[in-house]
Amino acid sequence: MAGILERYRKFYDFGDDFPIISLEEGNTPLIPAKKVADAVMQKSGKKGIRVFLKFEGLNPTGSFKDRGMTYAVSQAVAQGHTHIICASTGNTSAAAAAYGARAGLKTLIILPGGKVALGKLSQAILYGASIVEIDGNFDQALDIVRDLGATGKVCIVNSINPYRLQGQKTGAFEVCDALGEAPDDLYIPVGNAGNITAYWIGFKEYADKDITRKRPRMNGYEAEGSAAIVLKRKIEKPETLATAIRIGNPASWQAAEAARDESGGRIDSVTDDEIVAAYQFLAANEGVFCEPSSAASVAGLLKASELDQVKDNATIVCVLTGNGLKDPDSAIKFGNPERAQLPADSAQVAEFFKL
Ligand code: AN7
Repeated sequence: MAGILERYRKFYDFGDDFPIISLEEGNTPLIPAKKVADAVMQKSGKKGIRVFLKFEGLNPTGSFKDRGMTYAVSQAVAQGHTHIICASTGNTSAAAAAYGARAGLKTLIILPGGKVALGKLSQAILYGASIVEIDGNFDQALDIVRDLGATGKVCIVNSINPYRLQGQKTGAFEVCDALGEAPDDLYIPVGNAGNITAYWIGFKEYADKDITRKRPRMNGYEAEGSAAIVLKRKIEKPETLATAIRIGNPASWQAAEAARDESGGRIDSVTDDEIVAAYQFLAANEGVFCEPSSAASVAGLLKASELDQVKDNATIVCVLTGNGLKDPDSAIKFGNPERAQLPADSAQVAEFFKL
């Protein structure tokens, strides 16, 4: 299966000589989630709810960022850049480093020190990026990237690069292609607010071209400790265990508000406890291992169910933005503690398993 730029080529205006750098990203599954749907119906008292998980953790570097990075890095090559740069809470840097390596570019990465999940950091290291961890948060790292980008020596591949969102809009295309129509509601985590903006671009484009008849309500969820859009102010010291969305000054803030308002959706926040509960629920009941930040979408849906914000017979899609393997520390911390180290002895093992 070709990558997103080839599969959706007619939605782009690049020519035949455009140097596509691809890892065959996209084409991720839309997994029915009956247990989540049951929980929604039980909490809300509504009927006929269908829930699907758009599992973006199955992209080549394990997150949705690959959809945007294939386009941003291809453009960097087309424009003759030798260096790409990004700030990242982890996933953007893993994707940039992978596509940068494939393109033969030098990838420069600025990270919030000590706040990037182990899997993401290990990816960037093995892909061969040059990495600086700052004594500061993502927002400060992005400020530095903007400064260095202004020198003209490097191409910024954060989502302030418009090609990123133009690539990520294909997530919405795939959801509509799989369902045969747009869903009624999309639930999505919000960090820098690029992805909610990109999905809205995609849903609008499909409706404008009459491929779909309706547009979904866009429901974005920030982590409570970094909920700038909800609180209508920058958060100087964002805090959440969902480190991917630990962002206090979202770059696509206004575009995300526009997506919310034009679609009749909402942007709300979920607590770390709600995020962890959804993270555990997805793994233990649906067999789907996403990273904690990704579970913010399902945590949001469960919160909305309690607040009577879901409708009868709704088709709901929750975007699971990243793979659980990105963050093994969280899995071990919040997983089932029923484990033992025992001698190689059948009787003792049977006793532990209560067989
Ligand atoms: C798993 O990697 O910002 O609202 O630097 O990794 O588009 O920012 C990651 C964000 C959700 C939020 N889920 O998306 C980065 C970075 C996961 C993420 C988001 C991120 P945006």
